[in-house]
Amino acid sequence: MIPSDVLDQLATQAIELPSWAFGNSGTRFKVFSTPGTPRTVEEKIADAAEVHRLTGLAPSVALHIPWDKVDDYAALRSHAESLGVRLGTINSNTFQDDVYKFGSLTHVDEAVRRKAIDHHLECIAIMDATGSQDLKIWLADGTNYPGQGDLRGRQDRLADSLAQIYDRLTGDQRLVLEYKFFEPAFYHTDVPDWGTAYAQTAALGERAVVCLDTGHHAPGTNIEFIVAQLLRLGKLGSFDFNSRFYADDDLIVGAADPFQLFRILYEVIRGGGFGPDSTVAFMLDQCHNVEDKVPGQIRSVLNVQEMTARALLVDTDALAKAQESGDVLGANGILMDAFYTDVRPGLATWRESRGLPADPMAAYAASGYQTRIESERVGGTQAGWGA
Ligand code: LRH
Ligand code: MN
Ligand code: MN
Repeated sequence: MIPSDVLDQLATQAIELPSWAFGNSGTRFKVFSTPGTPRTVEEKIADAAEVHRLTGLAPSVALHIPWDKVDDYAALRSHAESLGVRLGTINSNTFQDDVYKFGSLTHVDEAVRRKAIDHHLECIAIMDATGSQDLKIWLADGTNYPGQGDLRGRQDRLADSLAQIYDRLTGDQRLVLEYKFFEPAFYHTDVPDWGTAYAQTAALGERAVVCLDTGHHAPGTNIEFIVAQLLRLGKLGSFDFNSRFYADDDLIVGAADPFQLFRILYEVIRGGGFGPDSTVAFMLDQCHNVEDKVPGQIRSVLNVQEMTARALLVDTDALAKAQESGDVLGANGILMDAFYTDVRPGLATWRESRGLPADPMAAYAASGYQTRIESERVGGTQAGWGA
């Protein structure tokens, strides 16, 4: 039995889906094409809406520009709304043009830096049309060899570029800066860690915050500590959830290390990052290289929901008492009791009581959606990385 106050809190959960999770993706060795893959952004949104219809968990879709570029964003917004979802975060992309080989917002050539800044201003114009709140910036900027670039100068130019972008935000729009410790650059990355993202966003102002992508840290990093620290500082803006065994694997969230997901979500809740008053946006950032994409996303949002439920089950009063009295094993036991609780039967019953399928994975398999998209979506170019 899951207590009703936990279920009430779970009812407020919303997890944004990335449009690119529905497109083909792969590794540098091979991109496998999957039957039924969307050919257009409209079809990606339809797939995201299917995930929401079956789970009630995913009311918005993030776009990546220019992958999801269209002529009429107001029409795209209406298309999404007619399917029961919203357009969410706009992700910029300065990592696929030849001109950005040596950097974008950090580039030493003023013409290239201008082009990169202008791309972000175009993204803000798109946000105005889509009603999106967040501009998410992840940069591939960095160098491969010591001496290749001036680390300090690049940091200064980054600060100036971000300030020009930040100045164009209006209303409650936010600039969300995502860090990543390596790749595609292998010697240094210009926004490698939460400290750099914090320093750059703190210099901009209140509406600049940090995105924590769970796959963007060195192995062994204590990610929940970073969560606690960014929440303390009021700078945790959003999550890109995924899981990894080695590097930025972008696998299904909770697949590689469910316990880490639990620990992260426990700190999110502890720090006020969950619930209707929180400004922390939950998003997935995943690629389904070998599995079907719609059920891959269904599994992902369910994993986040299940682990949130377990984190909400922690007996926080008992935990505080155990911590204060120096009861090491007692405190650890209280946390582990919540982690080991199987919430799946309770969530299935609760879903049914809300008019949702008890088992969204089974409901998808029985729905005929996969067969339909596989037969309908033939011809054309399948959307995906670089498309
Ligand atoms: C970079 C990243 C970033 C991009 C996405 C496609 O590794 O996590 O969020 O926008 O992948
Ligand atoms: Mn990401
Ligand atoms: Mn990534």
